[in-house]
Amino acid sequence: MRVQRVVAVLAALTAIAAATAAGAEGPQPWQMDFRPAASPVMEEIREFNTLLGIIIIGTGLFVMGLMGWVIIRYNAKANPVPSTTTHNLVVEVIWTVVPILILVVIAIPSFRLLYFQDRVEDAEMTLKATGNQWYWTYEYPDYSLPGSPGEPLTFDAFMVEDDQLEAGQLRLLETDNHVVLPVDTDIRILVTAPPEGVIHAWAVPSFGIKVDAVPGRLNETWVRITEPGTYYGMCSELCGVLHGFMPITVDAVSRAEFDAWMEAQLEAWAGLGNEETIRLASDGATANGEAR
Ligand SMILES: [Cu+2]
Repeated sequence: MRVQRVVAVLAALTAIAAATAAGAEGPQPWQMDFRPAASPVMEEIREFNTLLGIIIIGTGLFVMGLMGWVIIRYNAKANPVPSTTTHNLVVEVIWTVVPILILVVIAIPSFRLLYFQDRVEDAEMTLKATGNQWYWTYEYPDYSLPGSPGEPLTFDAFMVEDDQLEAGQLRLLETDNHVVLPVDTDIRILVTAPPEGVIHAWAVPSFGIKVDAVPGRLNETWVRITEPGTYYGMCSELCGVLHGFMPITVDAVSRAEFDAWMEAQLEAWAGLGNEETIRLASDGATANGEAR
């Protein structure tokens, strides 16, 4: 009986470890740390977080040690005749210069990281995410529908409701249509919201991305996904009643799988015909009270 339970626990742990190793991403029970990094930006964010942790813990220990020393060594009992010193040039220079140096040590990698995550020089492809109330619309501007140049592949991604979830799908994180992106590719990500909309934020923790979707403004960031797998994120700007129900699901696949997926998508869309496509798109928009 007990052996069985131990085996069951071990099997569960192995499954979790295997899922994590395979890049299958998502929150884990009792997770305390960031999710595993799946992009160079997130790796840098983790490193920066470690640096900050060392500085913060070091500063905290130093100040606590100093206070403990003062409390023990200079209390009224241990030190009945207090010193009347009021100024000490050396100490004052140290407590001014050392914090400045600490801030410089933080500022240099911080600014470097800000510019690193800002944009990529030569993006190989572009994904545009539009935050609607309350779902995401995705566009692949590099891939036009057959026969209608300038009409990019576009689809909406709504959250899968609790009663529609299939085995293995994560509650509040699964969308009906997944964003599919190739790994090892520099992808420019454009984020915006419709003019009559509100502010959302497109955030996928494993990519180190959290970009506001602002009405009338086109924000830019980028990702280079290092591991195939499914990655989850959610709107991270309080945007209204369904703010917690507009998740992001990204499938990262090999370049060949991506090309095959894209071909299948374009074929499916081409089969609908242009007028049909536009009608479907505008129907969807009306149903959700949104004009795009
Ligand atoms: Cu939102």
